[in-house]
Amino acid sequence: MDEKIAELKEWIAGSDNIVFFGGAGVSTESGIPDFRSVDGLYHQKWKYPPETILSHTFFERMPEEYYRFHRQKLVIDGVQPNRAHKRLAELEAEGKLRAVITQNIDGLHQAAGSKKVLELHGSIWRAYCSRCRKPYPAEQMNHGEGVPRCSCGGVIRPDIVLYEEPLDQDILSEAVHYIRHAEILIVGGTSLNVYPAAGLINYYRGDKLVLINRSETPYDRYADLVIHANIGDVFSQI
Ligand code: CNA
Repeated sequence: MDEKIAELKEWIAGSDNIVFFGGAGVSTESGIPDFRSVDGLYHQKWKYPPETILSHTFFERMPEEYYRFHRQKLVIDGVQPNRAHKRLAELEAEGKLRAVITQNIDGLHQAAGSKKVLELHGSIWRAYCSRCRKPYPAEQMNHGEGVPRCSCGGVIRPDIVLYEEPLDQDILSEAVHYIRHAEILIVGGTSLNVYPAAGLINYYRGDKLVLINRSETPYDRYADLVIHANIGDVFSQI
């Protein structure tokens, strides 16, 4: 393990074109559960499975139940960026990291100081009316009660990509651009099970694909360096 981290450190020292692509595992150390770990949301009891609640159809049909889940499970008060978020922000400030591409919706990369953050699945810190698209502050949506409504009568929704909804094409294209031109692509804290996001790795053309994850992923065999460890532990050493 130490040798792998030493190798990664050496690669990072020699590059000014690193791109990071991450998922829910980046934020577990901050106290936000992921989906697929044993203590993740998929293993917690709820009336409906998370992928059902977090779908477009469910949001349209049962916004009350959606909002109960949203406020209890997606919005966690007092969370702070952890060692991985902070080191990524530092690497950007040092001119080494070009972009963070994230599947997360928690805003913790920006809270840590990262500037170029591509949020593939949106953010719970933005809201808009599902009917007239008027933007709203996220506060009432995240901390109020019942279903938040717009002055037009439409339901206010989070600016996140629900299951069954397409990803923002501009963000996706930009992510492809960064990955295609990256010298080092570090992928971390993602099970690489959610498409199309997971497929972005296929655009990488270089020979320094690094995977950092607690458990195995379907892409381990394509990586040039695989580190099965806590991402916070790894980033505090590089
Ligand atoms: P996932 O499928 O739950 O996978 C997370 C992966 O991270 C698993 O393979 C874990 O083994 C691994 N992992 C967990 N903690 C750590 C750690 N400390 N160090 C290293 N590895 C760790 O989540 P993905 O991101 O792959 O799936 C994509 C979904 C999850 C996206 O749509 C997200 O919006 C959604 N999600 C986001 C958040 C968030 O914003 N923080 C939380 C929960 C789910």
